Amino acid sequence: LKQYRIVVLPGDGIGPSVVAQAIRVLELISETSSTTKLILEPHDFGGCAIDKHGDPLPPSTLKACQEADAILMGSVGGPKWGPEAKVRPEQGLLRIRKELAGDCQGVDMIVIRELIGGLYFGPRQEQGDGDTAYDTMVYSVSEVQRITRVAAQIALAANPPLAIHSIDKANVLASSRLWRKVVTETLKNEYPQLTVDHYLVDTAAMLIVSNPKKLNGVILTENMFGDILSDETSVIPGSLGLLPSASLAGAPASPADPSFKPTTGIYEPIHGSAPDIAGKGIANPVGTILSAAMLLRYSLGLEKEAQAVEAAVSKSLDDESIGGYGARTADLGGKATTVELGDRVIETLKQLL
Ligand code: NAD
Ligand code: IPM
Ligand code: K
Repeated sequence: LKQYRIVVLPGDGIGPSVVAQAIRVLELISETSSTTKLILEPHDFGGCAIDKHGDPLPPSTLKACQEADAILMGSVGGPKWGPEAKVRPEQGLLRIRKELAGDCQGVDMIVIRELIGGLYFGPRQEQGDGDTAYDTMVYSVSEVQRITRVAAQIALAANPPLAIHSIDKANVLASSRLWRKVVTETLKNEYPQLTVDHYLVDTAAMLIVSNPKKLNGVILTENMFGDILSDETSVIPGSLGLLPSASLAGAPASPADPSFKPTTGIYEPIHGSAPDIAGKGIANPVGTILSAAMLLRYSLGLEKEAQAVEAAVSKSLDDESIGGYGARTADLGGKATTVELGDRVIETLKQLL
């Protein structure tokens, strides 16, 4: 018999009444299953916890949540506790999300994607009357060396240097076997201080969603794998709208190697034109703002300013003065518009510069 502990946080307003119905469902499943037993444990959370304990997320509730297999939550908040009050239920909500972010906490990765080779640029053709078509994945030694050096410079710019994880499909593809050999040799000969390991792309795709910390550092990969994996990484912070990118013309400047000059580059968010939300004023501008921070860092060498922009973004996203949820756009469950989030970042940045 497998037992699961489920912490139940009914909360305020309609919370307890809707949660009660979900509890009935879980109890029925527990009673009917011959293999699974669910132990439901109610705890105080939100406005009712402020009334009883003076804290929307009392330590006992947090501890129970951390030890639970899952948490079922109703809703928190209400006119009795805000919006002017100093202690508000919504603060508990932000805190519990942060505390339980689990594997997302401490994930820190940068994807180095080869951008002008591989399947995107190899010979391709539609043949005959359209019953076959092919694309070709071609890589040369010099192309792999070039992108490996970019990854190495970025890894070296951090203190301590970042680990490099090279991603390929060397168990099947000839171009991947060349990739693996050249990455290994280039790093060994030119950057012996860096560590590298190799993952097959299917394994890497699985790790990004199951244990992303394992790939902390620099992910180095070819064009198409990089296209897919970089979008996949956006599920970790929660939205495609959050992530920045840089298409660099060369290896960026590194404090560890002053002989490298800043490189030119194209800076853009990783997302596309989002036709489904275009014109509504609700697109998340963070990916683009953070791209501007990368521009300051990699092309202009303005590291301090880049860090200030990044800090302003992260402070703005957590700023509770906007409805208790931070200045977040709809993709992150917030109510802020594109411009409101931009305004908040500017205000915060002014104080940091
Ligand atoms: P997309 O990235 O445009 O959108 C995917 C999903 O993410 C949509 O639901 C969208 O609403 C959401 N989303 C994207 N950016 C967001 C933001 N800033 N804030 C909130 N939500 C956001 O991908 P798609 O729909 O597959 O492609 C649409 C078009 O964009 C296609 O023509 C594609 O070729 C193009 N595209 C361009 C680039 C680029 O310019 N580099 C990159 C990817 C896609
Ligand atoms: C990206 C996009 C592009 C790519 C498309 C729009 C050609 O997905 O910027 O990552 O695949 O490179
Ligand atoms: K883009």
